[in-house]
Amino acid sequence: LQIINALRHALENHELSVHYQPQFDARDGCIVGAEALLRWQHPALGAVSPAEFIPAAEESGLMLPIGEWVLRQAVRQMKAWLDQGMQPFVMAVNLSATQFRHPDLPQLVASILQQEQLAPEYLELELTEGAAMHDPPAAIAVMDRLHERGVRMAIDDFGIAYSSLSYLKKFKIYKLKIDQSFVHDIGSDPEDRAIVAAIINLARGLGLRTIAEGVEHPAQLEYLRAQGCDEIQGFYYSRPLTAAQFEAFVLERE
Ligand code: G
Ligand code: G
Ligand code: MN
Ligand code: NA
Repeated sequence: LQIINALRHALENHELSVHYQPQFDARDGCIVGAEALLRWQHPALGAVSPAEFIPAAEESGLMLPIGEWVLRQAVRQMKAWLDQGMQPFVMAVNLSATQFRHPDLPQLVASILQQEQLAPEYLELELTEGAAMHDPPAAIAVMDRLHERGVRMAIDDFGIAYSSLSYLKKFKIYKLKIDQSFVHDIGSDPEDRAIVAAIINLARGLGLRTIAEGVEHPAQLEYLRAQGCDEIQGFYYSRPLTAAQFEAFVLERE
């Protein structure tokens, strides 16, 4: 309850910010995306992880305004970067289960893109497997509406929920994000290696792209590359960065 009361004031008190973690082409190391990650710095509680406060936000009804704020912030940042002449890439934004379930979501996404003047191909929405599988027929309908508007969808944390594989071909998705838990021990655990290889092959067969998250070590990167994983995200390349740090990071690599 304390956290909900504090969260209620977080937006108006400017305690929330968005960090950006770059995503890389597995083959040439070019930046192909950025994931927007919400950060909350409370004056007394300090930094509170979204893993902690998002469940509270969902229960209290605060997730919709906060989620809308993140989406607008990320879209506005992407537009500013393109206007500055930064190399084009895709901005990935996490959607919570309540945001995804809200009937106005496709219209909200479309109006934010229009107001901020960002073309839809620069936006990707990440939805966890669990949220997508909660009500698959409803998920299919929402994905269809987002797809019609030219927005891409990725399934986040893929492999840890009840992945009913038959739905993968009905979902209008573009990418699977291989959950970090499989990537972590990829260098040593033969079962994790097998799972990761199977996900990459499954995605290839379905015409979907793959991104591995939580990549920290060269051995993980090598295995993912050898298996044909398309994209890499993780501390090996970069932690989540403030917008200013992200700009410096891009300049340094050019
Ligand atoms: O960035 P970090 O590792 O602290 O994120 C922890 C969790 O919070 C991750 O599961 C991440 O997907 C989630 N998360 C971060 N930012 C957002 C956001 O803007 N919206 C939603 N729904 N989840 C987010
Ligand atoms: O669930 P989701 O993919 O949205 O979560 C992304 C979270 O994973 C971010 O909060 C980010 O801080 C974290 N993350 C990103 N790269 C790494 C990594 O290489 N190692 C670890 N342990 N966490 C990471
Ligand atoms: Mn994510
Ligand atoms: Na994830």
